[in-house]
Amino acid sequence: MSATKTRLLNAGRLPPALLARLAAAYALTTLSEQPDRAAFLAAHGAEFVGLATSAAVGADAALIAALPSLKVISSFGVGLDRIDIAAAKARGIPVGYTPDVLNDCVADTAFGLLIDVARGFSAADRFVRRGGWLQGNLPLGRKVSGARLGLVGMGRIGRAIAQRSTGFEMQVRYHARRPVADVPWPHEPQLAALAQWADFLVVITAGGAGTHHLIDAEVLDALGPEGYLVNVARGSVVDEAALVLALQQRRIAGAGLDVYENEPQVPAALMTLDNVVLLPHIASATHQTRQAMADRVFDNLQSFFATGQPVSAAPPAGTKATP
Ligand code: 8YV
Repeated sequence: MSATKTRLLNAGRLPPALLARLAAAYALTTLSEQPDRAAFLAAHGAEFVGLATSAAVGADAALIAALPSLKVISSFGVGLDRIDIAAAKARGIPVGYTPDVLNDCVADTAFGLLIDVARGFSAADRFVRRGGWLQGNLPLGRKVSGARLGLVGMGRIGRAIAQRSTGFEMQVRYHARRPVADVPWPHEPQLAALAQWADFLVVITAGGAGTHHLIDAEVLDALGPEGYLVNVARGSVVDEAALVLALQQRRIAGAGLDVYENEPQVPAALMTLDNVVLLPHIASATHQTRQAMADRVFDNLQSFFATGQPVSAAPPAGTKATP
């Protein structure tokens, strides 16, 4: 380890190529490789100037406090719900993250889930593989083109989803705390009213305390037995127990899920339901997008040490950061 290199702590789960790049540019230490995390931080926490992490791991107030010389955080992901932005801001520490570069892949995944659950493609694949076709046909699906798309959240990814829907000639409305100035789609101030109107309710709002269990039993009942839920945001936004019950009781028609409340745990009850499509949090997981995210993590650090500002800095605490 070179004494001249800036000390960087990695607390996240980062792609190997990014780790190699970081290790070449910085004196890199990975926290999970330390046998005793607390003892390591007590002994060496003051040595680190930079912190690399990932959206799923984040950086809580305790970790930030354990790094008294910390000047910058760079996170792999757009979600900030696991990073204590207020604690970082109180110390004047900018938080770099990876917005925009994953918009397309997350929007593509939202549409993939929407079409899959509506038309039953995953269920149909299972049907063919188990020889079901030899015995008969599947029940009919739900037409996607021309349907009503309700978006919960209208940030960068929400727009990308809405843009994709134009090719399917869908009607779009969205719910956000406030109307978004420069979008052509109507704002619906009441979430339950949006759910009632929508054939497909797609969740793409930020996670965290402000949106915890925003999609509850009441919203699911407003969506109703003909409506489908798609979640590519955070598991915490949906009351998962209420969702399981609504699916089991057919109070909604189906769900396409990329995220869960307690990842990688997926409720066992969902495994047995054919009207649910289950993905393992892969919305951004393509070679191209993960490369772009890795590049941004690296560039955020390089830019901070060169100019004092990451390329993409998280908005201050209290500001609504929609993904
Ligand atoms: C994850 C995501 O970051 O960007 C986000 O917030 O949820 C994903 O892209 C990815 O799993 C890497 O942690």
